[in-house]
Amino acid sequence: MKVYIDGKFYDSKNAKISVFDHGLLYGDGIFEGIRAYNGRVFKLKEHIDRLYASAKAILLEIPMTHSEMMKAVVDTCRRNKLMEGYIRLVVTRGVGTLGLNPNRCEKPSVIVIAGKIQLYPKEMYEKGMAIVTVATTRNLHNAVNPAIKSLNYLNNILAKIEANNAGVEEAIMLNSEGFVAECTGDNLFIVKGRQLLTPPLSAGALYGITRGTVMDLARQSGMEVLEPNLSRYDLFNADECFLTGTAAEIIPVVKIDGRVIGNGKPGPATGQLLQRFQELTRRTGEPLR
Ligand code: PXG
Repeated sequence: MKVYIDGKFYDSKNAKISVFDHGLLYGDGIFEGIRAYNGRVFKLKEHIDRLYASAKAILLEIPMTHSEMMKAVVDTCRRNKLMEGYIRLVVTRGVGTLGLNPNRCEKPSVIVIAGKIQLYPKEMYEKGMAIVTVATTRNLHNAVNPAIKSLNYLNNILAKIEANNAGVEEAIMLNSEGFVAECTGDNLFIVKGRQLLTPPLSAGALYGITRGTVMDLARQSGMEVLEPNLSRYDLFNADECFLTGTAAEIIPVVKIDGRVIGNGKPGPATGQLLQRFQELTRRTGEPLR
């Protein structure tokens, strides 16, 4: 595998970043997870736009233009002959001193890794997964805003550990008011009749690109899409529930905190959205060939 770092390609064993990089020392940096399907990079522009939005929020000036960044992603896929897979794009604050001050960092580093990812076991996509609500609250907007896709993912990792301890693969995180925010690396949706509901971004959810795609697909198929505050009660009494994310794609949820959702099987609306999503990912995106 060839890894892109600051304009050059390195073999994976030589793809290294300094121990003085503030990305490592403080989680000071941002990232994106992007997928390629059928020789195309899905929603590349949206991912790059979100990367620059995260950068702006943490006052990090990326030393490349949007189009240079898009080209770096495409070039890394091509160099690795990746037609189907997962791309991790990371921008760190760069090498600095032992001390928080980001002004002491000379120049951000840009890393692109083109590889594979499998988030959950395959049978969970067919049978649905059981998830639990965890005690770790989603970060507050005034602390580390959950809209920033930062390298500081401890909030999510702590929630993931709680899910693992409870014997499940994924955690529902609530915000400080007790409303549903999202899962550790996925947005959450419920289906109620012909309505599709997902927490608003203000509840502490990431502006998920899969989330946006699924909302568009649902509207196109005549569903009403709403973004109300959701409580655990709303989840327990949903007809269907599923999670979305670049890595996870669309995965059905059939049990939450021991309550069976709907009839305990992945539902028809979830299935239809998944089918439309798969069709879209095959057909659209930045071509690699
Ligand atoms: N919420 C959070 C907190 C995320 O990190 C999503 C939602 C889904 O957003 P997209 O734009 O991908 O639809 C994410 C993205 C992992 C992993 O290993 C998770 C993400 C990215 C990369 C890896 O769990 N999450």
